[in-house]
Parts: sequence; C-alpha cells; structure tokens
Amino acid sequence: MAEFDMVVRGGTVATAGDVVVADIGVREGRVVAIGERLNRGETEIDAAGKIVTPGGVDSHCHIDQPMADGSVMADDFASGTISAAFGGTTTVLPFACQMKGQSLRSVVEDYHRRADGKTVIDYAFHLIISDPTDQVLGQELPALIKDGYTSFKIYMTYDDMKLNDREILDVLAVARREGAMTMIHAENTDCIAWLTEQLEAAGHTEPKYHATSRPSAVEREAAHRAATLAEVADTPVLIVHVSGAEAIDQIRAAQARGVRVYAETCPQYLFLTADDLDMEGFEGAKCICSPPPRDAANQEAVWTALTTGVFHVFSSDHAPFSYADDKGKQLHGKGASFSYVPNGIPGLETRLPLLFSEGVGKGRMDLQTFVKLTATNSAWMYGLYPRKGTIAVGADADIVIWDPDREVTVTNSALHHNVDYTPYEGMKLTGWPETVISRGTIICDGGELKVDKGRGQFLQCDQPGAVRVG
Ligand code: DUC
Ligand code: ZN
Ligand code: ZN
Repeated sequence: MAEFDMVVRGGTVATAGDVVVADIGVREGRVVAIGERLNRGETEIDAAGKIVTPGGVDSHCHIDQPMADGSVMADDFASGTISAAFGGTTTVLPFACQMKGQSLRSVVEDYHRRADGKTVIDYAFHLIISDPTDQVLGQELPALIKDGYTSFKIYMTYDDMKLNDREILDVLAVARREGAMTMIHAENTDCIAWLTEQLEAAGHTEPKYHATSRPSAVEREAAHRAATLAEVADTPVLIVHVSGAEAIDQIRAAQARGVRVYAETCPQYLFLTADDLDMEGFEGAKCICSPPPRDAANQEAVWTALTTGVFHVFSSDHAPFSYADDKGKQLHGKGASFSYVPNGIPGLETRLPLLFSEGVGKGRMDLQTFVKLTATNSAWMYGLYPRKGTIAVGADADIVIWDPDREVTVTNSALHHNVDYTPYEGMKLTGWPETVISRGTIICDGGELKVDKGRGQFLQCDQPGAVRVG
C-alpha cells in the first residue's frame, strides 16, 4: 500500500520563508511530510523543473453580490470559483454585503444560500457593514465574529454604503473589543460628489472622467483619516485597493509612527492606467473601478511598496460586470455618465499569473515575496493561517504547480469567468498554473476542470493574526 495519497515530487517548493527542492506527501487532504525521496503515493505528480507554491488566497473579491443600483454581477459562486481555481487560487474571501436596514445575520444566510453547492474551492466571508445600528454593533456583529466571520469592510464613500468618522470609530471599537479586522475603502466622498457635479455640469461625462472625479488627493486624505481613526480607536485597519504614491506615503508614515495600518493593492494598479479609461467610444467603462488606475509613476510606486513591506496583501477586487450587458457596464446605456457605470473589473483568474510573470519573472520580487503577498499574509490577516496560505505539515494540501516557462497571451475566451472581457486582453505572460490541488484533490490540470461544483467548503475564520497582540 502506498504511504501517501499523493506525492508531489521534486518540485521547487516556495513558501513565504524558503525555496527548496522537495517532495510533498499528502494524506487525507493535508500535507503530512515534506522531504527528500518520500515513499510512494497513490497519485504521483512529477514536479521536476516546476515551481510549487501554496494555493492562492484571494482575500478581496465580489461574487454574486446584489447591488443597490440594479446592476447584476456576471459571476456566481460556480463561475467565480472555477475561474479562481484555473488561476491558481484555492481560497476566496468574498463579501456578504449588508444593505441599509438589513440584519447582518440574514445577509450571511443569504450569501450561504448563494454559495452552497456551487463552489469548487474553499471560501470564507468578510462582512460589509453599511448600517451600524446599536443592534448590529451590540448584538449581531459580536455573535457573527464568534461564529467565524472575523473581518469586515466599511466604506468612506458610495451613498448607499458610506459611514461617517463617528460611525467608523464605533465599528472600530467593536473590532478592538471582539478581535476582528476592519478593512477600509478610503476615498473622500464629499470631494468625489463635488468633482462629479462639476464635471457633469460641464458635460464631461465620458468614462475617462471617472478618474478625474477621484484624483489621488481624494484617496490620500482618506488614507490619512483611516490611519488616524485606527490610531484613535487603537486597533488595526487594513486599507484596501490602494492605487498609488500619495496614499502609500500616508500609509508608510502611519506605519513608521507605529500605527497598525495594513494595506492591500490589486493588479489594476500595476497594469492599468487612467489612459485605459480613455478608449474608443464607451469602451473605457471596462476599466472603471474605484479608486481608478493612475499613471506609470504611480505603478512604479506600487511595485516598490509591494517589495518594501508597505503592502501586505495582493488581491483581485474582482467585481464582475460584463461590458455588453444592460445589467453590467451598460446599465444606463452607452451614453451614460461615468457616475452611473458599475464600478469594478474582473481579475480572479489573472491575479496570480500577472504577478508571477511580471513580478517574479521580471526580477521585481522573489518567490517568497510572491507567496507572502498572494497567499500567506492573506490567510494570516484574516484568521485562516496556517490551515491556508502555506505548504507545511498539517496545512491543507492546497498546492499549485506552475510551468514557469509557459508563454500565454491573455485572452478572454480562454478565461473561465462569466464576464465578456478582460482588461488584460493581449498581454503576454510567462508562467501559468498547470496543476491546481485543493485539499489533496487535483481540481484543475492541463486546462481541464477535474471536479464537480459543490466540493468547496465554508471556512470559519479564527481571530486574524494581525489583531492578536503579543
Ligand atoms: N471598487 C470597490 O470599492 N468595490 C468594487 C469594485 C470597485 O471598483
Ligand atoms: Zn472598495
Ligand atoms: Zn471591492
């Protein structure tokens, strides 16, 4: 009888700490041995010449999220998680989003119904808190944190979501007391509203003006304020989807003062610029997301911050709205003002290959940093480490085997999401996930899905690593 259910043999195994050539022995869905010349496995995978990383953890994505404006996301939990899996991600943390007036518990139940029986990889939920009533903060949220929903996002902008500073402090106080992580969307809402009004009054409504309506200063101010609120409330925050140098400077300065401010960035801030919103006709709507992509100098600042410890996680912020869809980017037609275009771009499947090719492949970051940013820190940040985010004895056997030499031209028809475009169409990448393993089961291999939907498991999150003191 074989000693292991599976052995991944002879790959270059990268974790956040090391890069070693080793065999990985898997039993009952978990890693049980890492070493040389391991005994035989029931399934043997030859990984010689390949790079082996922990399965990616995408800690910021939107899947099948009902929207207040009537737009509809193109991905449900089947297409979203299948797409993530093909891109080397084995755990996702989408949001269960509270609309004003809703009970958080009923929101969570709704999202479970949406995900049940559909996912091919494991998942946990962050909450979005848009209505911090006494009942929500005093009863529902503490109970949900105890049940494994240990992180939540709050917004400084969007009329149906935004909280004022006082409300943010109230939420942070609960996070501190209960040991949860607060993610903050940092943009100054009044500046955006004022600029939008000015632009629209002048007839400047094309997609490119989305970027004009949300300049870096708007994000810089909000990042500074988010750090200040974290300092006042004495609890960590994570500023999500940071787009460029000005917000980065605020975050770095707060970190240097000893304030526990963590930060996330996303592929769109490395690979897109505001010029991508200025495409022919209405096409720029494809790249409308918030904060908007900036320019080449800001892209460089984001690269630098990724490799100097300012950023902790690299997530997709996948928000799937199809372009040629009257429930997607064209919700109000092709002539609509930028302010009516649903915000967000797809990215679950391309997140890891983009960073692998352009980060590791081009020598901008080492493999350990790649793993840290895309898997280990994301798991640690949200209470899933060490079950997820690493290759270690006892961890779930979530493993990606990369062909580091495979050349791929990104094209939407080869992706598995349900969105009708990718912003990265035509990009030439080197390196792609060849085999993806989740809890010891091969789920994608050679471009084929090997499992049925519904095998993914819901994960209850522990207290986030970043909020533990001592
Ligand atoms: N911005 C967000 O805040 N959320 C979804 C997508 C986006 O662009
Ligand atoms: Zn956001
Ligand atoms: Zn988002």
